[in-house]
Amino acid sequence: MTFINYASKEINCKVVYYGPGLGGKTTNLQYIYNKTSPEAKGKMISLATEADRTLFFDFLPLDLGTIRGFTTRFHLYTVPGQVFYDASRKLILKGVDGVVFVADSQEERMEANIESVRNLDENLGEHGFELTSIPYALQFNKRDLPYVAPVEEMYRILNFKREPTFEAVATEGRGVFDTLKSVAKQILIELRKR
Ligand SMILES: Nc1nc2c(ncn2[C@@H]2O[C@H](COP(=O)(O)OP(=O)(O)OP(=O)(O)O)[C@@H](O)[C@H]2O)c(=O)[nH]1
Ligand SMILES: [Mg+2]
Repeated sequence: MTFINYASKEINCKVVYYGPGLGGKTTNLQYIYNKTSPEAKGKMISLATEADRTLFFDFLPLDLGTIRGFTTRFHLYTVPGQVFYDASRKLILKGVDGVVFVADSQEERMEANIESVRNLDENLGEHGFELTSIPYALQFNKRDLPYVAPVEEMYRILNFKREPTFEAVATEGRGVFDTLKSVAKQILIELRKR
């Protein structure tokens, strides 16, 4: 849940990067971290296995400007994509304000993408959220690889509610900030309604 601190004039929002294993969630955060000025970011924390698979989560606090004198701070998290870490994924969704789904564009990963969207929908439900109403952006990552599914087909299969979608190559940063801005904007619009 968005946390507004009136004393320190801060708005804190939580964005979770979700998606199948090896889809590029951590790479999105790493790119954002590398391209953000030191004043605007906190320490990036990654709890990973030796093989660089996310074990619990990555965490990156980011200041994205001010609104009416309030600093808007976004806490970016990734979940571990590997199927058997479901308990961690559930836990990390606690208090979420917006979700970025990082889909792997490779044809062979389409089943894993579908399974992961379903899992997201289910796990959001357990926290009393709904994918239909939560700020949400869909990213088609790894567009640089051979054997990727056409974007139109991925949209048809994976879109949930005509959410904004972005083609990306997270390793090169393509689409990374557009995706983040989209979900951040949706969160701030929701905030304004309260
Ligand atoms: N070619 C290519 N490789 C990518 C891209 N994005 C990520 N990768 C690579 O894919 C691998 C997995 O990326 P991660 O960011 O660790 O994936 P993840 O979604 O965090 O995976 P889990 O933590 O296991 O859920 C790494 O070797 C990345 O360098 C991309 O757009 N193109
Ligand atoms: Mg990861």
